[in-house]
Amino acid sequence: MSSPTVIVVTAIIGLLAILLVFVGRSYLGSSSQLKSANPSFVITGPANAGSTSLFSYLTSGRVPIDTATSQVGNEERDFKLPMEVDTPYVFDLIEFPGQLKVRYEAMSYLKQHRKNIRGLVYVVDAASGAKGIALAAEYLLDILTETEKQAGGVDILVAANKSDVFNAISSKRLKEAMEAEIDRLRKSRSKGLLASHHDDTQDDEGANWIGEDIGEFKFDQLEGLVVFADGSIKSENIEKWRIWLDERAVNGL
Ligand SMILES: Nc1nc2c(ncn2[C@@H]2O[C@H](COP(=O)(O)OP(=O)(O)O)[C@@H](O)[C@H]2O)c(=O)[nH]1
Ligand SMILES: [Mg+2]
Repeated sequence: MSSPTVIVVTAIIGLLAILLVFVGRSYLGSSSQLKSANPSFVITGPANAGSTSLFSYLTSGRVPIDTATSQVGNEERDFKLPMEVDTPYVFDLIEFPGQLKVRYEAMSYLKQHRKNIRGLVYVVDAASGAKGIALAAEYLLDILTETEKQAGGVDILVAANKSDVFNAISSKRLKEAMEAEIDRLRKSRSKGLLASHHDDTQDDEGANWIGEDIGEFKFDQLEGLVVFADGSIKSENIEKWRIWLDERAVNGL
């Protein structure tokens, strides 16, 4: 081979090698980025039910002393489950405040990441009376319209909190009350949809499972598994919730 040919061939080989390194790097880069999105657990619920208290207790092991009502969420990207295991898995634990003003943050997370959610803890104040339970049902219905769009839904623990308070109702009664309220809401919303049926600008997305022909609403009809369990963060009695979290962490793997 003449020396100019050798130079050209060497140059081509050199360029190819550089190209390979770059392609390889960007490929590895994107795949490691995908891996860094941990599966997540979400905590939310109507305002004042105890979402922030539960987040603090799960991440620091302490019951927070009365926190000022906050509209800012919390996030822990190194949340390890099962608890008390030597080689746990790592999850994102994300708390969304339930105040009306900031609810869109929870809803947009559910829209974008529902595939990644291993479980959602919905904290309810079991001592908040009929009015409180009605508000809790309403927000949960909004959540379900997002989570149920996904095959299999999202598994939900309804944490009936504040069992230490004298007028707290049992998780069984809470479930019945919320089913009745969601049934009522769903019927009145589907009536509203029918009334505005001729309106082409109506955004029907998400309303599909609130169909009028399902009959009486029961949580059992959903694709996601919805479990009710009582407890109290104040009394550090959250054993049933811990078991649910541990099981959800290990299942789905
Ligand atoms: N009695 C009682 N109060 C609680 C319990 N958990 C939380 N709280 C109180 O309920 C209020 C609201 O709690 P917080 O965690 O801020 O609720 P969030 O608005 O859902 O984040 C605070 O005053 C807490 O101390 C509980 O298990 N029992
Ligand atoms: Mg809060």
